[in-house]
Amino acid sequence: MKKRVFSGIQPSGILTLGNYLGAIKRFVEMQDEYEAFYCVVDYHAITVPQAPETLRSQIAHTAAFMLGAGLDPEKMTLFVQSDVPAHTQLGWIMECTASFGELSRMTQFKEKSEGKESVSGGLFTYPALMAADILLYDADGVPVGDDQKQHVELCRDLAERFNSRFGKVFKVPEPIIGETGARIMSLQDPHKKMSKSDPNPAGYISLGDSKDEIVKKVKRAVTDSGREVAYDPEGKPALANLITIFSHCAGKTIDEIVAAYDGKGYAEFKRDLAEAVVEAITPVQEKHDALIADGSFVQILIDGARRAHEVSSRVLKRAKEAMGLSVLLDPEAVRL
Ligand code: ATP
Ligand code: LTN
Repeated sequence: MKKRVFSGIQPSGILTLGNYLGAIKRFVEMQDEYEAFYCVVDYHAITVPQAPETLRSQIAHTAAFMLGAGLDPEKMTLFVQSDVPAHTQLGWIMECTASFGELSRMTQFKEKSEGKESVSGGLFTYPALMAADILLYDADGVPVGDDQKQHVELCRDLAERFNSRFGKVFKVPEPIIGETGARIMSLQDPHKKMSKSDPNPAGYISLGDSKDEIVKKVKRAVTDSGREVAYDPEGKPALANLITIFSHCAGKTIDEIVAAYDGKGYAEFKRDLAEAVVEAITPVQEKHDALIADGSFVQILIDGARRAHEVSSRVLKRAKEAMGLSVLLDPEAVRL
């Protein structure tokens, strides 16, 4: 039997090159070897305020970009989190399994709440819902970028705690983190990850950006002092980030890129980098546009939600029964 993987992407903006290189490209590679479940986690996106029209459109674009990148409905299951009721149901159980102390230690919460006058309770309990997402599919592995490692570790702790109290209900998953590309940094600040919720769009390349926008953003990307194209993540983090992006988009090694620009300046490097980015994402954009135009992504998401419900309702029932919660109306019997 194939091993299972589960991963989620928030529809909190239009996907960035960081999401693509750090997550989605790998999702596509994994769909052959694993039984894969991929989820547009819209409940996670509402941990910060979202305008209804924007959220609706971002859910559609996120799904269409994922399919555009090569996820194949014949091979994997793609669905939207809020279409499948078991997520919030097990989410609550996980909130009650997690302690206040461990949720307080999550660095993503600290970063996202810093300096804010008011944050939602959901932003704090977010990792408990994420743990539920994963555990509902008996996932063996969770492909994520580096920033999500702590959340997957928490998920493991919660699964183990639950299992030791109530018997072996959950499979304990492993994080699967790529070696490079796991952390693409902002084009404006190499110490911050490239993020679709960055208020400054110059920091990220969005999969929705036009060729001209990409060229402009790459031109404006910060570089380190000096003139030579050298890979030095400690001393020249901004340049190292650009070289990493180049390497992923062009399918070349870091050494090949550095060698190719020996004796050449930043301007030439940036011109070719922009071209490599455009070439890498144009086919994804074209497939995305076709899926949005003909609306065919909708049926894919409906089929995906049915399949996800089938699997997750069984696991939810197992968890509820083990804890002594009522299962008079069997979650499995709920038809979607
Ligand atoms: P936001 O920036 O809105 O907080 P995000 O893009 O970090 O969101 P998700 O959309 O949920 O969050 O991320 C989806 C996946 O993309 C995750 O596996 C995450 O680790 C990965 N990812 C996000 N940003 C990057 C990045 N800059 N480099 C590599 N991987 C990334
Ligand atoms: N927290 C993740 C998104 C996410 C996820 C998941 C990732 C929600 N549920 C389950 C992997 C598995 C993020 O912010 N990138």
